[in-house]
Amino acid sequence: MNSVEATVAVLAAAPEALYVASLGTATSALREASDDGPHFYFGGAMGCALGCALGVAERSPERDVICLLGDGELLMSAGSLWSLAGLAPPNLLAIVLDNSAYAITGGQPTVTDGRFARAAAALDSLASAEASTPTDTSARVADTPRPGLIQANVTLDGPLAPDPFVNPDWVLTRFEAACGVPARPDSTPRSP
Ligand SMILES: Cc1ncc(C[n+]2csc(CCOP(=O)(O)OP(=O)(O)O)c2C)c(N)n1
Repeated sequence: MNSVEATVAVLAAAPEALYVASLGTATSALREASDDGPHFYFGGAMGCALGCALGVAERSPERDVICLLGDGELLMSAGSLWSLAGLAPPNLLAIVLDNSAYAITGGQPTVTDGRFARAAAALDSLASAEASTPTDTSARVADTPRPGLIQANVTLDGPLAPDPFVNPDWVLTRFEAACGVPARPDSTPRSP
């Protein structure tokens, strides 16, 4: 399963969720799979995506929130898994697109050896699952309790067509609207 196929499967199982995607493959795959839906794409700020998703989940308790993470991203911010378990938002699911590499900086191995699901399982109050096919990925998104983490094992592919470096104004304006935040007078959607 490649990262776009995994993300298509996630979207099929949770089409109404609010999505936050970390920099790199997670952002490109979500842009590709959702035809540039109004999601929170990180163009930079490595290590901040799960923390951001915790805030989104707190402010939108009635919405399902899904955070798509690279394995390098989650490795950099592994402490945020403890925050996810400790704060235990009942509406937040983290999904690691685990390609075992820092893909966009040249494919250096993260040497995490697929241990994210086991690390999550060791934390009380955090559900944990693993998926390696699109069918399994959709099923796990549907049946994994929140808060939880799914390790989606994906292939290491070449660069995806959608640029991972997005315009923050474009991201924020559309995501605030998706969250139901009233538009600010100065907010003008720009190009990605
Ligand atoms: C604090 C910080 N350190 C390093 C980088 C450089 N950097 C950008 S993307 C990336 C790799 C991200 O790895 P992963 O989350 O696994 O995503 P993938 O590259 O596989 O898409 C790195 C190291 C950065 N943007 N910020």
